[in-house]
Amino acid sequence: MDKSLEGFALDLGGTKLAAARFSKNQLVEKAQIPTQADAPFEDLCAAMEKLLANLGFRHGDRLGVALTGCVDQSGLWSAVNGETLPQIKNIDVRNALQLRFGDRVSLINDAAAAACGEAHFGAGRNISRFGYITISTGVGGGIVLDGQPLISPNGLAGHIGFMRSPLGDQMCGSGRFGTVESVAGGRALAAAAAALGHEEFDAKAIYAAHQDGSQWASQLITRAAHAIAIQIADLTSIFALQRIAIGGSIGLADGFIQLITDQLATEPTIFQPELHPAKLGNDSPLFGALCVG
Ligand code: ADP
Ligand code: BMX
Repeated sequence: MDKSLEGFALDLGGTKLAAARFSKNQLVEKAQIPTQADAPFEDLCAAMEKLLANLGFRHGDRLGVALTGCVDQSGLWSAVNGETLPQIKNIDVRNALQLRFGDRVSLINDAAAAACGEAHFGAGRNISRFGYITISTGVGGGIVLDGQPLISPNGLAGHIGFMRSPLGDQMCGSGRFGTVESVAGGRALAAAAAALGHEEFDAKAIYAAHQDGSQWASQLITRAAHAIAIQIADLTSIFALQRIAIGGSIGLADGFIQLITDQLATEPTIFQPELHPAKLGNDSPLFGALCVG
C-alpha cells in the first residue's frame, strides 16, 4: 500500500461528491457538490471532471476514486442499494475513468476507502484490529486487520449495511428485508419520517428536530443508533475489533456516537470495542482513496 499522499482524490457518495488535492501528505484544497443521484453515469463523470479541473487536475495525474456501491476486480461498478444510484448497474467504471483521467486512476468502495484513511492517518493508527462504519446516505463499512483492508474480488466484502438488524421492519433497496441500512441510513430515516407524515424531512432535518426535542424524530434517531450498536457487537464477535471509528454526516452529528455508546453499554463487555469519531471527519474516504490502489 502506497501511504504517501500526492495527487487528487474523489469521493462519490449517495448525497455528495467531493474532490481534493493532496500535496506532501496534506489535504490542501477541497471542493464539494451534491451528487446527482438519478443522473446517468456520463453526467456523474462530467461533474467529477469539472470539480477536478477547478483543483488543477491534469490528465495523467494520480487520482484515487472512492465510490458508493460495489466495484469488482474487473472494474465493474454497481449500486447494491439500487434506490441510491438507480442508473449504476454494471458500469465499466475503470475503463471510463482511465480514458477520461489517465492511467493513474485507482478505484475503491467509499467506506473501504474511509476505513483505510482512518487506519493509516486517523483514529485507527496503531490499532491492529480496526473497523469503520459510516452512517450516511446508506450504512457502509470497512475492516482493517494488521493494516490490511478486508476486500473481495467481487467488491462486496465490508458491505455491512446489508447485515440484517433485529430492529429492521422494512424492505431495503438491496432486496434484503430489514437491513441495518433500512433502519439507520439517511434515505431510510427520511422514508420512515415520511411514513409518519413528515414528508419534507431529510435525515439532517430529522436530526435537527431530534435535537430540538421532537419525540418522533428522537425515536427514529435512537432506533438508528441502537441498530448500529447491535451491529457493532455483531462485528466485534466476528473480527474481535479493538476500535471502531464512526463516520458519515449522521454518524458524526453531535450526540449520535453517545447514543450508540449508551446502547452498546447494554452488551457484554467483550463485545464492546472502543468507539471514536472519524478523526479525518468527512474526509476519510478522500485520504483512503489516494493511499490505496
Ligand atoms: P454521502 O452519503 O454522500 O457520503 P453524507 O456522509 O453527508 O454523504 O451523508 C448524507 C446523509 O447525511 C443525508 O441523509 C443527509 O440528510 C444527512 N446529513 C447531512 N448533514 C447532517 C447533519 N448535520 N446531521 C445529521 N444528518 C446529516
Ligand atoms: C451502501 C452501499 C455501499 C456504501 C454505503 C455508504 C450502494 C450505492 N452503497 O451500503 O457501497 O459504501 O452505502 O455509502 O449500494 P454512502 O453513499 O452512504 O456514502
